[in-house]
Amino acid sequence: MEKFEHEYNADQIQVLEGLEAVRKRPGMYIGSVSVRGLHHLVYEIVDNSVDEALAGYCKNIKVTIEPGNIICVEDDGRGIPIDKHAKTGLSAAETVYTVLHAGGKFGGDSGYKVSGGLHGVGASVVNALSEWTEVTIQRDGGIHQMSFERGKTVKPLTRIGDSKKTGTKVRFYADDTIFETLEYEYEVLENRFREMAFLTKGLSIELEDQREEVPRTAKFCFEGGLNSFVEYLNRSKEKLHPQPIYIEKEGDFPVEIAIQYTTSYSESIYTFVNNINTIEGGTHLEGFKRSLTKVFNDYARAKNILKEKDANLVGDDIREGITAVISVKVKEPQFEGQTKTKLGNSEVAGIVQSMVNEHLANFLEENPNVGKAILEKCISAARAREAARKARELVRKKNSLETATLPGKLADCSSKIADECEVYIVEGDSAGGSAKQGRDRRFQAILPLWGKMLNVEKARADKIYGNDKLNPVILAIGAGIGNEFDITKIRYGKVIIMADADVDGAHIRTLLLTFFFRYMRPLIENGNVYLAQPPLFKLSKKGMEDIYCYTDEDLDKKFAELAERGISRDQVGIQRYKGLGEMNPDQLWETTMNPETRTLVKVTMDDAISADEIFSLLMGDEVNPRREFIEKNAKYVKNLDI
Ligand code: 28F
Repeated sequence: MEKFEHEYNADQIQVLEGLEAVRKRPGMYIGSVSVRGLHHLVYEIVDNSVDEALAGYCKNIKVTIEPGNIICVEDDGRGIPIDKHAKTGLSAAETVYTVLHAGGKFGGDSGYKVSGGLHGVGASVVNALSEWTEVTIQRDGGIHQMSFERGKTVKPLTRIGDSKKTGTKVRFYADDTIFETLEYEYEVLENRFREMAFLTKGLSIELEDQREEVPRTAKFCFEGGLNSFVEYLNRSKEKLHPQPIYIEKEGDFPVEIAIQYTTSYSESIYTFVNNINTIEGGTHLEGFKRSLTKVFNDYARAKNILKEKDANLVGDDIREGITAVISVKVKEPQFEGQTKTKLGNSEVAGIVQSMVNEHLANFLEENPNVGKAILEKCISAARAREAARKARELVRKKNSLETATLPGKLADCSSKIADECEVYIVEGDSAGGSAKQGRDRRFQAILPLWGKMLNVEKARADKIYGNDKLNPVILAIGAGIGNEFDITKIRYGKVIIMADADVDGAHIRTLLLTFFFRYMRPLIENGNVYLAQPPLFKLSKKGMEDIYCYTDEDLDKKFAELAERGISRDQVGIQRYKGLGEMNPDQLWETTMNPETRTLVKVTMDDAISADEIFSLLMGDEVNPRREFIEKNAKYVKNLDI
């Protein structure tokens, strides 16, 4: 391809060096070069369209995954300005695409651009990390186009036609020498765009995946904003009141909040700052919680639901069953925390608090029935909390009478260094026996599970302490549950669920994962939870070492490899394992437990919102969503060879 010959001046050389820095250390700009970083490219471009929407000029965004993993993002905003930039001598549009951070703070007063975290690094980073980028702008009566290769301009902005419309279209093909994969995941993008549409009332975001013969499409546009978001999150839950409580304030410091209580026992509060999910919370969340506690206590006292002698309700009681989304816009956000997703601006707490104080108190005055329903729930949560405390004490007493607070069924390992220790949680008698015999007792502990299954979505903490199936798990891990869970106390670095690859196995896996998600979430966040992968088949032949296959595809692969060696299918014996119990201790060690040869799957919390949704779906009495979840396990479980 013929390229424009550039004569570079000092400014432009700096520009090239800037983008070269991005290519050298992509992780610094987009987090990682995994599929996650790849999706980040799309978000960066779409964020620019969303900013144009927030400025009030763009109503529609369309994202297309073209065949061959080319991304096209199109909006109907004003179009990126095309006039010459005084300093660089380039068009404004080219500057945005080639100068590092030009996009990050453009205009200065252009609204709520993000200055922290990974977001908002801008179009130039996408450009630097793409094999090619093509930008088409409709503006000032014309169609203007420019293109780049790996961040370098190959065609400066050129007028290629006339148009009365306005808008910006960006197509790019990510650089496969930088990214581990170029395969975009439709569901991941779909979830993100749904979320973005909820967060920007009235904005329409369309997604089309043209990689399949029949394109997949989705279109999101919510006039209800966060109200729609909360209704969506609660779609499979029983509500305490029909409409979410809605709080909105525009102006210098925009705040939008929607709240709806359900009969569930868990708390789902999601918070956003400048459309970024603040997973670690921060001052906005603190202000919200403080206000909620105060307003409900004041209301309960005023209505004599709490008597003078009664103690105040605590925050946990008041948040049981709550679903809420909080979205604030902050001019200069400070992001803190491990993943830079915790809002640090101290002034925000007070602003959110006083706003919620005022709105919520008014709402309760005007809707006494809703107030009553919520308070009844809070009071029953308080009673359950008291019952849980007693149950916990009972368990503690009972256990201290028995052997050193460890469950009787636990075959512990000899090492006491948590980092090197693993506990296998195993369902059933024979599998537990094989695991005990097959393990390396220096660092591997076995906990066989017994007793009645409990759906933790439908039980409060008091029931969990008393449950003969889950209590041993709590004791073995040794770090408590709920608010009291203390990750520094865990007794094993790896908590490994080992269950059969059948319906019963799926059941126990689901139960334990739900339990960990609701009551020991840091254990998942910290990457301590794993799924063991027992083989499905064994291939054997006289004079040949046994071959184990872990999936149906694996079986086909192994047969193909054997064929290359001149061994046909009918020459080998094939055993299908129906359960772990069919394996003898040596086989179990070799295939599933030996760190040298096993495969473990690490459970991740990539997307807390979809995890929460999945677990809520599972709560239902229906079997089908449960089964679907198991089949879709891959959604939040990442493959990891260890
Ligand atoms: C598919 C991706 O990037 N859309 C965008 C605009 C609109 C303006 C703008 C963008 C101004 C000075 C940089 C137009 N008119 N979609 C997009 N739409 N950027 S990005 O301004 C950028 C800055 O230098 C815009 C008036 N003001 C702003």
